[in-house]
Amino acid sequence: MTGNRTFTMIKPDAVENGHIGAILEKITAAGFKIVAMKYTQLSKRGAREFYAIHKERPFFGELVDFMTRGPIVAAILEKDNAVDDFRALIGATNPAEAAEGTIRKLYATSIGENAVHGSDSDENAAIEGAFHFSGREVF
Ligand code: 3AN
Repeated sequence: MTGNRTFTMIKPDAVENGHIGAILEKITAAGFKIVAMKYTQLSKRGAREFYAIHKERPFFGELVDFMTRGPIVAAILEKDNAVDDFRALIGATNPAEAAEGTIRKLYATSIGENAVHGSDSDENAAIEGAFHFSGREVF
């Protein structure tokens, strides 16, 4: 059981492919309330900081290039058991392994360009939410 907030990004691939509306519909239909949301674009520096945990991974440069190549939608979502329930809604990191009906199964194209981000713990949800939002919206 996790807390009641998580953080998400609709990534550049899904924005480019026109899936913002469909993804937000899936999120709200699953019972998540949008607490804060913005349409924005990450700088290289911002993406390196956001994904610092992956900096030794072979795909880090590719990940930073991808996440900065176009606009994203960043949002804080609220629901009981938010982190775990949202991870279930988005599906596995690799869309080829994602369950039927999940957001990544429906809208992701590859393990690198996988349509959405979902925090993996309450602690990271708070850090990631604070990275994008300040003031009353934050955890
Ligand atoms: P998740 O987003 O499901 O938590 P992580 O934390 O393992 O997955 O990976 C973070 C992000 O890094 C993924 N959303 C994806 O964009 C990218 N990524 C992960 N694995 C790979 C890979 N093998 N090749 C390219 N990009 C990857």
